[in-house]
Amino acid sequence: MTTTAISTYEPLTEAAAIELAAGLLTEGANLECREIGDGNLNYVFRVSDRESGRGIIIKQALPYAKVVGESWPLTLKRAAIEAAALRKHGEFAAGLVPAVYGTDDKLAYTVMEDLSHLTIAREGLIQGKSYPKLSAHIGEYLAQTLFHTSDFALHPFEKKRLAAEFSNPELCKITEDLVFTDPFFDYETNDFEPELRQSVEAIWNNDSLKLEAAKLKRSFLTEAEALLHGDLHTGSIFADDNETKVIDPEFAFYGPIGFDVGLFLANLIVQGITRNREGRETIVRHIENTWDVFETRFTELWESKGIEDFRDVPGYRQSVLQKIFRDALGFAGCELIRRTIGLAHVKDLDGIEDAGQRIQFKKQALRLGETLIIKRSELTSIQDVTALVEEL
Ligand code: SR1
Ligand code: MG
Repeated sequence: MTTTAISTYEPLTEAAAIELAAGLLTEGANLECREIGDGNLNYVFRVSDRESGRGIIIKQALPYAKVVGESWPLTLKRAAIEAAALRKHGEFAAGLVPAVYGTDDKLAYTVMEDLSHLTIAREGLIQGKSYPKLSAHIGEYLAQTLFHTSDFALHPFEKKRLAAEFSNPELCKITEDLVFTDPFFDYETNDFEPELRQSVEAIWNNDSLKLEAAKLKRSFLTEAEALLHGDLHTGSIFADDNETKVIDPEFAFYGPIGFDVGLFLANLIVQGITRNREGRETIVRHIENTWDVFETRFTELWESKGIEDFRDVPGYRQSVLQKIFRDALGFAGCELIRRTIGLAHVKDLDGIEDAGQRIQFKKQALRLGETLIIKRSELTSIQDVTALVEEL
């Protein structure tokens, strides 16, 4: 569906978004529109009927990173990648991603299901919500999307066709820089409070840590295992007590399976750091359940739908899952470090008003990040990981 007469790219206004939506919502509807985007990169318009409240979302990519400004140009192609990833992942995890109603490559927008009855999981978690189904849903989403787009389920021609379709070099470069490189060096993009300087310099001077970060970066650069979401933090998830929807896969590409798993775990760990003992228990259960559900469902899919000739060779599935687990811990460590001292922070930590408390939590995040990276081969169960969170 292409819904506009506008012929070259321009940022949409609220009035233009209403015009686009008019054909999609009930004819003659009394529409209103608000720009509700609070992410780093895009405009998000919600257009709704004042009477019925029914709405749709029009998400438009901007030709630059909103978080930095026009000095950081960014490809508009990411809108098409995001819509295609939502559709592809929706084939395997229907109900866990928003429905896509239409796209326009020229104006770089996607029209999709309105999820405003849900809240962004990061916001809810910061308020202390527990989202009882979050980890079961995300474990399921991870297993379904990652298994079904991997060589374990696809003919090699189809897998390589998809890997080419989802080539996403510009967005991958952001992750390569902001997650895997800049925080480990004294680079300009980094952003941290002076009280953290000693801890940060210890990272910059820690060659064993940097060696492991280099290996993880190389894995991200070279291992085309499955179609990843590519930015699966808790700000990319809408949820309430019963429903979970994963949004925003504009960073989607073929990469190492552990990356999606690790990013989600890291963002739960940040919550674990900031909560009191009782609240932390909820998060610890979510961390354990995410991995347990992922592992169980991945195993079931492997046994029922796996096409790999070596599928039934004793120990092969276990070794694949062990690699995913180890990678996930390493990637989680990088995410913890970059969310604390890199360019793009998280509100869970930055929103803590008491400066002493905030710095203490940030130091814990850095230490945990380092431990996950360095000890990822020694931590052999998810309980080994949650023990680190419980010890804080
Ligand atoms: C310039 S983009 C900064 C961050 O926002 C996105 O959500 C990704 O996490 C990226 O690293
Ligand atoms: Mg995003």
